Amino acid sequence: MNDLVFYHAIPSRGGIVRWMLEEVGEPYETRLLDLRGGEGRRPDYLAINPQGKVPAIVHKGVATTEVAAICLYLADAFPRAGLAIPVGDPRRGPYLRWALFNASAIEPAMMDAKFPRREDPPPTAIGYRPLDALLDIVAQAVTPGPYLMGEQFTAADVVIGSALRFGMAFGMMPQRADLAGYVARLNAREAYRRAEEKDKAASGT
Ligand SMILES: N[C@@H](CCC(=O)N[C@@H](CS)C(=O)NCC(=O)O)C(=O)O
Repeated sequence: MNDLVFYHAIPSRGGIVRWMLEEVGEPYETRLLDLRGGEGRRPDYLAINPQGKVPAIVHKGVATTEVAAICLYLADAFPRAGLAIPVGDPRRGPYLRWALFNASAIEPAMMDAKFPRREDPPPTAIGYRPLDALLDIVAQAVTPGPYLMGEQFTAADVVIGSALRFGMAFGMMPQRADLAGYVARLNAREAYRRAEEKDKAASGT
């Protein structure tokens, strides 16, 4: 058994971790779950992720869940890939900010826009701005780019790029000219293409 195991379902947020693993370039074993068939609820999987959701990884026997945590962990665990800003570098602060910005702001704002609440919460009570304001912030950060952290491509680009790609593909975000170049750059990465090919092959599509 490989000491790095990836629990995945196609299609799912697991695709983000697949891309990250391909950027890392270390061997890993993929275990596909049939979520519709209830495999996420099996006791052996609930022991890995008590939410019964994918993705998850198990590295050297220790489980990690949540896309942002997994991507940050992999970037630190395999520094040779150059996908992290290391501890001790002050740029690690903005790097962590971007790696967490989807889970803490973009995704909740996108879901609010897609599934509006019956009553608007007071804007200062929730920890993020509306989607358009967040996308303005991202667009500014990737201009001139080419990446969120400037010249260095990092795990934060895997997380934010995946959110933008998903949001735009499924009509949950506006198609913005000021983000199109950034998304196109990420889509052209070899590791991303490899991840797509592996998912296609694994799902038979
Ligand atoms: N916050 C989680 C979200 C994970 C998630 O919602 N995964 C979906 C697939 S995209 C899932 O497993 N859904 C099955 C279910 O809810 O039973 C993360 O960042 O990993």
